Amino acid sequence: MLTVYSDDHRLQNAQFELIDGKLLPPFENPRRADLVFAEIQQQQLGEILPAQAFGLEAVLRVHDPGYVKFLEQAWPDWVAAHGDYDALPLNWPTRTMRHDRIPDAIDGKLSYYSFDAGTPITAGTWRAATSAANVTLTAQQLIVQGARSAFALCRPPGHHAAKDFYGGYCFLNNAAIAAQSFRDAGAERVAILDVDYHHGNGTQAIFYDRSDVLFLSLHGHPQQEYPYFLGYEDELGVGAGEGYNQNYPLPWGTLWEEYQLALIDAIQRIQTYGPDVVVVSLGVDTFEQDPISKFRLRSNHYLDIGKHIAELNKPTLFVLEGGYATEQIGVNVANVLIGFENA
Ligand code: SP5
Ligand code: ZN
Repeated sequence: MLTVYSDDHRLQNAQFELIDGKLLPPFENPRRADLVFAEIQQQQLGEILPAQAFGLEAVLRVHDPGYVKFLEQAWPDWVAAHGDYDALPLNWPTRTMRHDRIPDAIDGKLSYYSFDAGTPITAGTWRAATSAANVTLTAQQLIVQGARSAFALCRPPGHHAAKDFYGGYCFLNNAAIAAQSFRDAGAERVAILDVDYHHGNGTQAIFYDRSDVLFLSLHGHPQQEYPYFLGYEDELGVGAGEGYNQNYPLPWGTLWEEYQLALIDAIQRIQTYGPDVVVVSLGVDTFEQDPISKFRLRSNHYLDIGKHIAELNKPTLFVLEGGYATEQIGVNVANVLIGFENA
């Protein structure tokens, strides 16, 4: 398996994260990718290639230009207003409030373009987020050029980011950008399988009205779990996209046995769809020791996830998403890739 990696992920290195009413050291931190990198090397999974610079063309195929401009400018605007510490929004336009005016003030812009207060914007956020997109696009190109699989070892993650908002540690939707780039390179159908513990609300929203990209997600049930407001099983797509969105919400405490049943169903759906290429949003926060999640998968089960995905026998791009049991993140991610390769 070819891996693509850039050190620039380290530029997203926040001071604190707001979670459970506390400011804690960020769960989504540089050590995550560093440890995945170390394990990929240790296991000799294959070559690790640097990222190429792609510019913003592919990003703008998925994200709103105003949003992208905001992301690029948010840090200097925040520093000018408040000084040199991490930026967080404080309020949002909920029911009865207006969504059709974008405030001039940076605090209002942060609110307009976000959906949570757990995703700090820092001095390096823009460069880190664009480097993650570049890592993913470099890996995507390897597959366009004929590789059977590739792994985008990137952070910050992407699947919570939609066309014009950030949140859930995500700014640019790496998997969605890759899927769109596959379409633009001539793939007729792309399937995105999201196995991160959290619902991929951003990816779902981006492709919800389209039949050319099938989205499937296994995740904590939105009645119990973040992001709470998307990810139910009755979300099947809309318009031309009807029938091309599939959610598998699962309860807290889900064990491998139940998880595997949902995964097999998702794999069958992908098979029926017959995509030219598969993109996997690869989160390992389904792990039993994950500090913010409540599924109970063990390290060996990640081998089986890889094996099931390999049954599709399609060109497959793995894109790193979540996973916060830092000491085991390397083994768990590597196991998916090893399970895929050895199938
Ligand atoms: C990419 C990704 O995995 N993003 C996850 C974002 C999660 N954000 C906060 C979730 C809050 C969960 N509550 C923690 C309960 C355990 N104390
Ligand atoms: Zn997650």
